[in-house]
Amino acid sequence: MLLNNLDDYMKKYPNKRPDIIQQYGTAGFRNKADTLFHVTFRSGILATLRSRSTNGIIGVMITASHNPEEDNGLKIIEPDGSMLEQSWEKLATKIANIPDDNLEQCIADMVKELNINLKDTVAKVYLARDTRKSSPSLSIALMDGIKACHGEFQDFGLLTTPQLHYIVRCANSNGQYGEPSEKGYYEKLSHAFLRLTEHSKQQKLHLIVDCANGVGAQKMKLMAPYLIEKITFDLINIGDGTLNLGCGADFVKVNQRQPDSIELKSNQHYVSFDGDADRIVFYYRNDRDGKFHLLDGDKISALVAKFLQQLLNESGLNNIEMIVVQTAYANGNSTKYISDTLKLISDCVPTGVKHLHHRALQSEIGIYFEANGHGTILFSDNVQKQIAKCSNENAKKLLHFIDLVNQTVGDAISDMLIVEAILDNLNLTIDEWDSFYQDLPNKLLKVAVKDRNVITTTDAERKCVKPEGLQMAIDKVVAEFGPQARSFIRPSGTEDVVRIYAEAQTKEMADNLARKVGNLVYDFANGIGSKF
Ligand code: 16G
Ligand code: ZN
Repeated sequence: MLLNNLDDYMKKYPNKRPDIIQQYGTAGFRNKADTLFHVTFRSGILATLRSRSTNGIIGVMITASHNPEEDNGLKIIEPDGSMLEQSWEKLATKIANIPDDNLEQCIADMVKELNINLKDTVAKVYLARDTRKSSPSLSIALMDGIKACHGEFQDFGLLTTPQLHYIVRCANSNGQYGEPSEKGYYEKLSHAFLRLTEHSKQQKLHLIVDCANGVGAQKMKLMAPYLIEKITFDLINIGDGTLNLGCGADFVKVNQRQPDSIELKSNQHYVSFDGDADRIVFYYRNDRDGKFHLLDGDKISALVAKFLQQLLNESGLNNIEMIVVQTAYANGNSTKYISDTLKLISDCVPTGVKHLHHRALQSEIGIYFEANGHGTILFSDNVQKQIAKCSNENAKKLLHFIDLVNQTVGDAISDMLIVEAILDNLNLTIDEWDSFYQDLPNKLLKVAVKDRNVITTTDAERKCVKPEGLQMAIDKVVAEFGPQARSFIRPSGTEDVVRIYAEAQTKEMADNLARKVGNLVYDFANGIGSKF
C-alpha cells in the first residue's frame, strides 16, 4: 500500500479551502495558519518522498518568519542544508492543491514518474518549529503525513530556521560539518567565536538583541552562557509582546527606526532578528548627529568582504577568487564600495535567498546578503583545504572564521557573532564601520494593482519587460532626478503587490521618484499607460 490509513487522515486533514491556491514560493508555503493543515499533512508526504529520492535526511521547518503571528508556513530543507530543489517546488505546489479525492493517484503518478524506490529505501525527516501558537498543531499534521508515507521522523521542537538547516547538513555529512544537535551548534559557533577574538585588545563586548518576540529569544538564552567570557547580551522582545509587531529586523529595516520599545543609548550596539532568526540588522545612535543609523545586509557584506580580503592577503592566499552577490535592492553606494574601493567583483541576482546562494556557490568564496539582512558566506571545499594547509596565524583565524559561519543559510545568531568578531579583530567602532560608505537615500513603496503578474522583469529585476512602454516611462522619470538616481519595480513574491524601489541624492528626491514611478505602475498595470 502506497499510503497508510489515508482515509482516516483525509478526514482529519480535508482541504477546507479549495478556493485558496497554496503556492510553494520564494520561501516555501506561507499563508494564514488555519488554511495550512492539509498543506502541512501533504508536505509530510512530499518530504518523505524527497528523502527516498535523495537517499538523505530532509528537514521541514514550520515558520512564517517575519510575517504576523496568525500566519504560518513551511520551508523544506535539502540533505546538504540548502533550500528545496526548484523542480520539487513545483511538485510541492501541485500536491498542496490537488483535490482530496485525487491525492493518492497524484502521489502514485509522482512516484512512478520520478522512479522513486519505495521498497529498499528508508525515509527520514527532521522537523522543527518557531514559537507561533499554531506551530505545535501543524507539527502534528506534518508527522501524520510522514507516518502516512511510511517515513521516520525526529521532532526537534523549537529551533531557529538556520539551526534546523545546520542540523540537517551535519546529519547528512556524517558529522563532518559538525555534531547534528542543538548543543553541537552552540559548541561549534561559540568555540570559533572565542578563538577568533582571543588575541584582541578589547575586553568584553556587549550587545542589545531585539528577538522580535520570536524563537531567537529562547535560543539566545541557551547560547549566551557559552560566550560569557567575551560577550554578554541584553535580550529584549523575548516573548512578552506580539511576534514581529513593532519590533524585529523587518520592522527596523522597512521603517528605518529602532523598535518601539527601545530608547537608543550612546556607544551601544543593537541588533534585531526576525521571527525565525534567519535575518539580522545592526543599528546604533550616532553621537555626532544624535540620530538612529542602520547597518543592513549591504553593510554586513562590505564588512565581511573587507575582513576576508585582508586576512587572505596576509595569509598569502590572495589568488583565491571572492565575489559579493547582491540583489537590485542593494544600495548603489554599497555596490560602488565593493567594486571601487575593495576592487572586488559584485554580481546582481533576482530577489530570494536561493538565487543568491546559487550564485555564491559558483565562486571559491561567495559572500551574499540581501539588503534586508539575510545572508551568509560560502567557502568551496578546495578553498578550505588550501587554507588548512597554511600554518600562519591568519590562516588559523580564517579557519575559525569558517567555523563561525553557518554555510547552509543566513543565520542571525551566526551573522551577529561574525560582525562582532570582525569589529573586534579590526579594532573598529560601529561608527567607523558605518563610515565605509554612506547609504544613498532610498524609498520602498508598494502599489496594489488588479494583477501583479502583468509586470514582468529581466536583468535581475532591474528592467521591466511588460507592460510595454513602462520601462521607457520609468527611464524618463529617473533621468529627471540626476545622475545618482535609480529606480526599479518588481511583482512581490510573497504579497499581492508591486514593489517600487528608488534611490537618489536626497531623501526628498528618492521619495518623489518612488511616488512618480508608483503612479506609472498604477496607470500601466491598469491599462491606462499609453497616455505617457
Ligand atoms: C522571502 C525571501 C527573501 C526575500 C523576500 C522578498 C527567502 C528565505 N526569503 O522572504 O529572501 O527578500 O521573500 O519578498 O528566500 P517579496 O517578494 O515580497 O518582496
Ligand atoms: Zn526569517
